[in-house]
Amino acid sequence: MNKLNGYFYANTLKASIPDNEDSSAIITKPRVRTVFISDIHLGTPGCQAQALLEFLRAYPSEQLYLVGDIIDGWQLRQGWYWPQAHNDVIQKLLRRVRKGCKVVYVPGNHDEFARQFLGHSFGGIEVVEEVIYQTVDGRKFWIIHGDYFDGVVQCAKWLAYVGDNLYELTLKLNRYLNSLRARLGMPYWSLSRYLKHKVKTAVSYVTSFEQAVATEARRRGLDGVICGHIHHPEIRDINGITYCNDGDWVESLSALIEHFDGRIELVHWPQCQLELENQSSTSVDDTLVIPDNMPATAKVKEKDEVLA
Ligand SMILES: [Mn+2]
Repeated sequence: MNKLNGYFYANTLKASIPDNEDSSAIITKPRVRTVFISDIHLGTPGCQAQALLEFLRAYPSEQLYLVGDIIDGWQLRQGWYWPQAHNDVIQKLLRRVRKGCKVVYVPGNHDEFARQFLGHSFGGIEVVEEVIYQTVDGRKFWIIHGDYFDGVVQCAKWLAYVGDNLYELTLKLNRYLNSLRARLGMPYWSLSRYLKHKVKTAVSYVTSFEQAVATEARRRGLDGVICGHIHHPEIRDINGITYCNDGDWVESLSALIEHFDGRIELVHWPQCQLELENQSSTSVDDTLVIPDNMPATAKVKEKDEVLA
């Protein structure tokens, strides 16, 4: 039900907000309190910038946390790659600040160049190494990218570079596969994600990463942790600590949101978008009978009841 609620907000928005928000007089009302995204990897061909733009459009928020690996400095150094869609993401983030959204940037390992600017702000985007975040219901979460827990990254940087290149290769395969799937009318499917799940060592790596991060959050006396880095979206309880990973915009296309009642939810954009599209194609008649002067909340409620 909660999930459906989220879809509805997005659905209502999709119908009412034109793509070019700057030329529009409509004020984008936040639909959720906070959005957490990480591992966008702007500057790499694997980055799904278009999908991210669509997600951001569907989820205006009061606050936005960028939890690291936003721009991929490592890959950019090896070869410049910067299409228009990647510019659009930056523009969209800056526009969000101008509209009054609080945007906080916690750099990761791929954008470690930003770590020299801790305490400063870019166009209103605050750069911090880590931060404690309090939900509306008073829970305290530690926000970090997560790479400090990665033994490989910490101990031998050259090893991480090798791993990175192998990873890029898998992503390349994934792109070819998905453009083929798209032509056949099949939904997005992540090869690299599938492989990672299949490889036992990767799974045990994920588990030990999650445990290490949760243990540190507990040591600091916090209720939970919000991180990224391992491209493995998750919300789960680890010995009383709420471990949240917002995933990435290369493979899983996922984000975390905090609703106005303090609930934290994981959004898988491809599924969410698919349901949005299905709903808009089946609920055309419902939309037509709702009068224009009805408040937006009433519209949502009415649609909500239709679904329930
Ligand atoms: Mn990372």
